[in-house]
Amino acid sequence: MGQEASTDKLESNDILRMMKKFGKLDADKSGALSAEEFMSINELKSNPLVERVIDVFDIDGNGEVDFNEFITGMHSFASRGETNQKLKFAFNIYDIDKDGYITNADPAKLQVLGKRRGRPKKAGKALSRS
Ligand SMILES: [Ca+2]
Ligand SMILES: [Ca+2]
Repeated sequence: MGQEASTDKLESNDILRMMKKFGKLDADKSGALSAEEFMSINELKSNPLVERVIDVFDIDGNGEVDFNEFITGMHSFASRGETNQKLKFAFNIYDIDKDGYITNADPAKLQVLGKRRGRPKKAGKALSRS
């Protein structure tokens, strides 16, 4: 009986499920999800913070979410039991300027983001090293 102890790593059928989901979302089969494709996720459709979610998923900041980023993001989004990770994810959503703090300015920016659909194209994220 080789039942593997569940770790916090993704299991292969999780990955398979994600691949299916990713394939469905990637309407133009480009191998990455554009903001538009990303917004077709049911759970996110009605979420005013969807653009922030994309931002957090989009680790390399190229404006699209590739499969690796998708897996990583979904994992923290849906991770079971890992409250810390969930909190961190939620925190990242609100920490718009990524300084590690949720400042007074951030909620104001959020409102602007919420109202505006389709943000202007990012001209390459500023490289901030910490
Ligand atoms: Ca695509
Ligand atoms: Ca990306």
